[in-house]
Order: sequence, then structure tokens, then C-alpha cells
Amino acid sequence: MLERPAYLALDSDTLPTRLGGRAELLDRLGPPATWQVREVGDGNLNLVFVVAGPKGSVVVKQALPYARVVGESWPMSLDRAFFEHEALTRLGARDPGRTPQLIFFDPAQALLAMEHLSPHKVVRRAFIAGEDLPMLGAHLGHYLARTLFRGSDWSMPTAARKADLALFAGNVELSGITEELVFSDPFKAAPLNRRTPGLDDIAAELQADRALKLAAQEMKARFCTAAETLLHGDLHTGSVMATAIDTRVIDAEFALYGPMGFDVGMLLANLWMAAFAQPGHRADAGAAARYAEGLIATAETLWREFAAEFSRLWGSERTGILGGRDLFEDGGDPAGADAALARHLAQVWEDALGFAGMEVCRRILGLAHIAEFETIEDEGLRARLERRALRFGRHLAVNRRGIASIAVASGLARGAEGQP
Ligand code: SR1
Ligand code: MG
Repeated sequence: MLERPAYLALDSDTLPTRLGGRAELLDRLGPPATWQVREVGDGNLNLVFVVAGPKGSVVVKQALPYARVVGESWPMSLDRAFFEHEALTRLGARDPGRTPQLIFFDPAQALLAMEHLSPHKVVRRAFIAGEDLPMLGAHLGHYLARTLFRGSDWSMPTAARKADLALFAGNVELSGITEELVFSDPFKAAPLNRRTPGLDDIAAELQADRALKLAAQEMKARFCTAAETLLHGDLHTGSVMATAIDTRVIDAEFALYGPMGFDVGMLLANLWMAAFAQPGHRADAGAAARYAEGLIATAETLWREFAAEFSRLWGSERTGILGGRDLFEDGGDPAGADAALARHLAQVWEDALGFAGMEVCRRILGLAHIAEFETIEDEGLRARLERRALRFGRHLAVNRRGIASIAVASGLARGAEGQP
């Protein structure tokens, strides 16, 4: 049997020697001696290298045996690379062209080589720069509908669905991180929490807010128990890269079976937070307000396109365990299928609002913050903008059952922007 080299983290100097024997890379890049390597990872967990040669470029992503954001004091298993590969394979098949093309996966090195997306930008960075991404809402709405529907019991047959549920149930470490960092830590005095100076009063207020803590527990229960579909599991705007005409979803290592509203709510929350952060990035108040309005409109487009595409798939691809055609269309009651769809979308909407509220709170009170706020150097301004976002997030979480539509949610976001 061939000896496999033990796991060793790559660096820019060793990468050409260590990966120079891979035919897939030689074909795409040219000879290893010519490769230029840059480590570009700006996420919380992994190493990410861009490797360029005379023939082209690729991305190499490698898991570290610890959480990069904290350091070696937080050891982590390398298994997340396996789950990311499994998830990207499925998500890419469910919405072709919306994920990067995968080149190879090396489980021993916890390493994934993939297409280098260029000139794509991480969407958070595009929002800070004030770039126009006119297709983003529609692309993400369609992506959500296709991946969430096609990974669910409405689409999949029993054996494949249960096998996938069992497989992704193994992603315990990353699921556990979400359980703690999103649904618990922000709502108590947890050691990893951090916040902008000037927010101590609202942090204390929210951590003593029983209605919010009940909402957090209810959303955590949905996250842990409603295994509706294969989720990306960490679908914020740092997990999306885009140009004006293309959008790609990356970084699926948190994949798990969970409620559809989780991926939807994460994206909505991150669009709304980017809108709240705009005065920190544009000195001209009119320009900041116009860009923020564009982000609120993107959130509207995302939800509307999601609902429209999901409804289309409901009509044409509902062939899985929960299909129900025998009861409705084939049983002479086609309107029953419409009623079932309406009930399901209402549940996804309610969940999405609840999860969006959690995401806003955890990005300001918890460990993992977002670049749109973090790069605002004026701490007083940052605290004011984060305070508005927190009030909005709390409102979404606590009142999620009473916010009837995306238009109402947009109105709340606009109103919060005008708050002190
Ligand atoms: C220790 S991981 C912190 C956060 O980074 C990831 O992107 C997830 O959002 C996670 O919650
Ligand atoms: Mg990530």
C-alpha cells in the first residue's frame, strides 16, 4: 500500500513542491517552478492560497487543525474539508454554475483545489467599496430555491435523503459552533464575546431581555430539530463572490441538514446589516442612503425570486418522499398543493426572520463580526450603526410571526436606518 504523507499545513513557499506533482494543476497552471503563490484567506478558519502560473490560476483551500480566528488554543478537526467537498458537490449539482468548479480533494491534507474566481470579489468587500451587483438578489434567490428544494424530502427519494441526513449529521463540530456562537453566546456573558466600546448598555439590556432569549431558544430548537434540507450552513455575504454578471457560493464547510429559513435568513440579515453600515463607508449621506436602499432592494429581490423559483419547482419537481401528488393533483384537489406550498413558504419566511435576528445579534455581540462594521474606524459611529442594527435584529426575532411580507421587513429596515 502507498504511504500517504501525514497532514502538514501548506505555506506559500512549500506549496509548489508539495502540489507540483498533481497533473490537474500542471494542466491548468504550467510548471511548478513558475507558480506564484499568495495566501489570501480572510475567513475565520482556513488557509486559502491563490496559485498562478503561465497557463492560469487556481485556489487551494486547506483546513487548519485549529480555528484561525482564535489560534491553536481552539483545536478543530480537519473533517470540515471532507464535509465542504461533499456539500459543494451536491450544491453545485442542484444549481449548476453557482459554485466554483472543483478540481481535486485530498482528504489526508484536508485540502480542496478549485477554480479561481476572477474578477469576482467577496460580496462584503464589494458592499464596502460601493460596487453595483445588479444580479445578486436574483442569483441568490434562485440558488436558495434550487438547493433548498432539491436537497429536501419534497424532492429526494427515501434512501438517498436518509443517507445524506446521516452523512451530514457527522459534521458535529461545525454544527456545534453555530449552536453556541449564533444562538447562545450573544445572549449571555460568554468568554468569546466581544463588542464595540459604547455598546455595554444595549448588550446588558438584550442579555436580560426575556422575549429575545425565548426567541433565541426557539430558533435554536428549529436549527437543531428541523432537518428539512441540506443547508450551506454559513451563508453570509463573506461566503459569496460576485461580479456584476455572475454570483458564486463558496465555503460550504458548515453544511448540515436544517431548516430552509436558516440559509435564507443569514443572507437577508447580511444584506440588511450592510445597509446599516453604509454611513461608515460613504461620507456623502445621499450616496450612503442610495446604496443602502439598493441593498434593501436586493434583499427584496432575493426573497421574491426565492419564492417564485421555489413555487415553480414545487409544481414541476415534487417527486420525493413528501411529494403529495397522490393526495392533491392526482386526487382531484390541485388547489391543495397550492395551500401546502403557501403554508410551507410562510414557515420559511417566519424562520428566515427569526434566524436573521439571531445573525444580526451575534455579528455585533458575539465572537465573529462582519467586515462592513469592523472596518469603520470611527468607533462612535460604528457603535451607533451597530446599535440600530441590534434594535432591528431584536425586533425581527421577537416579532417574526407578525411581519407579514418582505415589503414590511424593508420598511422596518428603512425606519431603523433613521433611528438615533
Ligand atoms: C470559529 S468560527 C466563527 C464563525 O466563522 C464562520 O464563518 C462561521 O460564521 C462561524 O460562526
Ligand atoms: Mg466560511
